[in-house]
Amino acid sequence: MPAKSPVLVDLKFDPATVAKALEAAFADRGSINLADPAHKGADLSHVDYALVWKPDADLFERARNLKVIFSGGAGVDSMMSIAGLPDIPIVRFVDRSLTVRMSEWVVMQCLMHLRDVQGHFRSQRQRLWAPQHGPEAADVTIGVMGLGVLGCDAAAKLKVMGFNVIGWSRGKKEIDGMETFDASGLDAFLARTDILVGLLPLTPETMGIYNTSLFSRLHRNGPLGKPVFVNAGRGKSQVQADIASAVRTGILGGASLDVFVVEPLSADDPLWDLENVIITPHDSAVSEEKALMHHVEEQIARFERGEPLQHLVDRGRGY
Ligand code: NDP
Ligand code: OXD
Repeated sequence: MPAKSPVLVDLKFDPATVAKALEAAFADRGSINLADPAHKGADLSHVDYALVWKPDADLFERARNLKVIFSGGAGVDSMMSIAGLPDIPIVRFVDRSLTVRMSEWVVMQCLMHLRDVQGHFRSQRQRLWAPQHGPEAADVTIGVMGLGVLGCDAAAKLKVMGFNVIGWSRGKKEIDGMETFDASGLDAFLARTDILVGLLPLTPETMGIYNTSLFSRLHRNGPLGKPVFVNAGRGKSQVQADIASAVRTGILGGASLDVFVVEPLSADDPLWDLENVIITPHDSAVSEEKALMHHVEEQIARFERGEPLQHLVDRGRGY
């Protein structure tokens, strides 16, 4: 039997954690971890599979006989823009733990805005006893943009908390107990939305979609007073200057942002100082390395048994 192809690994994650996870992964075929200087300049033409996150620009020239590419994350935008990306299947990372963590983050952010946690923190620092009597979740409509793996799970969990949840996606989705809108229903969707949750992939169509014009079409004078924007999709889908000015001018009452146009967010960015803007450093749902390797092992096994790969990227749509 011919030797099995090793898995090429080019993950710009924490190198020690990746190395540790690789010790227990791909036992039957081995791996080539490009973070290991021993592989600098190595011949990669014999490799069938690559597991990548923000891969080197010349990776696909070096590994020119790949059969499948595995993304180290759910989003694939960083790889789609690489010139010379081969026309072979690309598999996204879809994983229970990643999905659950994202929903935790989304629910937490929505509850923080519902219960004005920032306001309570301010009162606490001033030793002020200032009870608030805000709306309950059922009074608030959350509009989820992107009803994929992450958007659907987050929506379901927001509903468990009692929020009224509506959703928007490219194609119309039928989801039990939830009103949904397709791309053509954007205005109607926005007009109902008190808290907008962004879980869209970054594509040419979604670049800069969260801007002043969109924020101005959200539901005004709702139970929170002003609408709130929550984004964990991709930073380049948001116009950051528009978020800052929308919060300053009251078009938005607040925002929670996990992703940014340039990461890390620069220390002098005005968003850091804005009241009611919550910033997290793109850690709402990190890929867990062991789960990632396990997912790649499963997909390679399917591929080699002649079964269809799962979670494939649609190259035309870009996600
Ligand atoms: P999916 O591919 O499962 O879902 C994407 C959703 O977005 C689909 O509902 C799709 O519509 C919709 N969509 C895409 N383009 C458009 C468009 N132009 N107009 C309207 N709807 C559109 O992705 P996931 O749910 O798995 O992940 C979403 C994104 O979350 C990732 O691409 C990534 O960028 C981000 N992410 C961020 C993380 C973080 O730590 N901050 C962690 C993981 C992911 P349709 O259903 O009709 O195809
Ligand atoms: C992802 C991410 O896409 O972590 O998985 O951003």
